[in-house]
Amino acid sequence: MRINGARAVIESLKNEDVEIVFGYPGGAVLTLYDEIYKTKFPHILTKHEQGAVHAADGYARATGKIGVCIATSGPGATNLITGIATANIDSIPLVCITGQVATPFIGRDSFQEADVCGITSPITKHNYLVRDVRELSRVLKEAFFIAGTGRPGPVVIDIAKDVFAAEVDYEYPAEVNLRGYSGKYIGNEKDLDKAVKLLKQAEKPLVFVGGGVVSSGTYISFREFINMLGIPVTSTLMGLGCVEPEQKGNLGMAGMHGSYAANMAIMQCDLLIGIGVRFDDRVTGIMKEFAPKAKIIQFDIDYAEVNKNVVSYLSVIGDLRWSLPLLCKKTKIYAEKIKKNSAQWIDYVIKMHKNNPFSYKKSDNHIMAQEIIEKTAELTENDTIAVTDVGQHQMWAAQFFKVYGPRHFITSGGLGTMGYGLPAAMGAKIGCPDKAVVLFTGDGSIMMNCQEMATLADYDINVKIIVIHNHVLGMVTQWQRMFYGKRYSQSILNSKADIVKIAQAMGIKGIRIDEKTDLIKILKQTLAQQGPALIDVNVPDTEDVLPMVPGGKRLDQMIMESEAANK
Ligand SMILES: Cc1ncc(C[n+]2csc(CCOP(=O)(O)OP(=O)(O)O)c2C)c(N)n1
Repeated sequence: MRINGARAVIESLKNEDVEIVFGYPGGAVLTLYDEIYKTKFPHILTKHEQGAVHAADGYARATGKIGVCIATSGPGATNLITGIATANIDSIPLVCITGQVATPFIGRDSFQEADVCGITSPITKHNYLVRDVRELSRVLKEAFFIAGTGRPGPVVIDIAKDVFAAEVDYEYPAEVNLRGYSGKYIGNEKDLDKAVKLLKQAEKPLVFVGGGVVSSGTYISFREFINMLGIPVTSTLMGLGCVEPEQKGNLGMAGMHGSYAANMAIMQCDLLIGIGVRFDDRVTGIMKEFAPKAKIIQFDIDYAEVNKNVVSYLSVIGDLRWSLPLLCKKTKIYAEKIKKNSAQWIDYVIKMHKNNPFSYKKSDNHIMAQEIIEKTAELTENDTIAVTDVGQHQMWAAQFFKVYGPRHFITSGGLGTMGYGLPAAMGAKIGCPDKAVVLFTGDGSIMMNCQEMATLADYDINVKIIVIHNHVLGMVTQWQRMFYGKRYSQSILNSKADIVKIAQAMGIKGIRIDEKTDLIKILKQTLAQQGPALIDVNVPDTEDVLPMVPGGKRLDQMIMESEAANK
């Protein structure tokens, strides 16, 4: 088939079963957009390229498929950077197609030229600059393969403008042939046997689950393992949903704003089994004192994770799709013994968690942020996807929203990107039209990509936005209150911007809640309505997210009582 490069891109997307792309046109990608027009390829026009990449990311996290976005050269491509970095640090599979200036103009500071490969190389799994149309189909095939296999991640394909226009005999490769990358990681069974042996000996075992279990789709094996042994389990922010909320021994999230029992259990356990976790600084507290009594076993697909942050006693490197079922099989015969050895410990941590749940001080007059999240969880089905922005509301959502399954809690974990939530929620809803999608955001975060409310309206994308409006950059004020002598430098918003009116002006329903008595009624009504809507809820400005492990402290040095209460 003799076609131009732009059409070759579209045909390749079809070959990869891509259902939809998110993007924004411009000079370097005009030929591609012409083919999108001619082929009627499903496309969502966001209001900003950052919206497009976060939407592709939200789509990928919610569906498990590869998210695709398109941007033009120069400023279009650089507007993707925050989203690419967000996806990269959380191992989210994306293919980002950017236009580049025409090959004769590359390297000449041409109009709208930016060195996209140079800029994105530290924040992608791989990237390509395509200067020859004959490479296009191979590159696309490889890009999808690399993004979606092994440890997933974003891949950038930067395509010169003349490549889109050049003609080629198109054929899509049936296979990829990459030296040094097979995408398959079957590990060493002997390591697994050693892990089983350690488990058999342990008296205080603890499982620590992360986003790797979500992205590998192994939560069923994971749950089987937990159920079989009754081992207590704690999760990272990215691992929420891998364990059912009601699971006995589920201690919830660990780390800086993790539960008391999760953090204490990490400090006291004698065996810590990390599965698909990076042990980043938000979960470890001071690293050298993380799990000081434990032998750490690390299950991960990526060898680069071993001993990166904490030193592990044993690592089981390989795809969790290989290791977790095998772990279940091999531990089954010892299940009773393992349970018996750790019976006292299990009772102890369960009691500890029961006595120290996530909690907050209720108020007769004020609506509390945590209460909004709790009530929303009660009023929504278990299948609802919760998306968050970044800040206090994000941590409260992690603590108080009951997440019943993987891919049901979508948040920027590693990069902590404010402005992520709204476009990601949009992508999640497009990927999962049958599921309800609720966004929890702050009055700071929502303004960072608020333009995407207009996209929700234009395409009638049914996302419910709940703005937890505390009139401050809450997480910043919390740090300033605790560690900077209450000097609230540049963190008091009290903005004159009317978020409800912004929503209405952009074409979606908006309503404000000031009175406590209105909360349930309006939440219920809004959640039941069809179409996108925003609720702006007024909450106090001095609430702290607790517990909190201050930077440089051990996990058992959590602050439990509100500093604000002492003011
Ligand atoms: C793009 C970006 N800029 C700055 C920050 C630093 N930061 C983290 S939380 C936060 C405050 C968030 O405020 P808001 O969205 O109102 O949420 P709240 O903490 O009040 O719930 C800031 C500024 C960030 N995470 N991302």
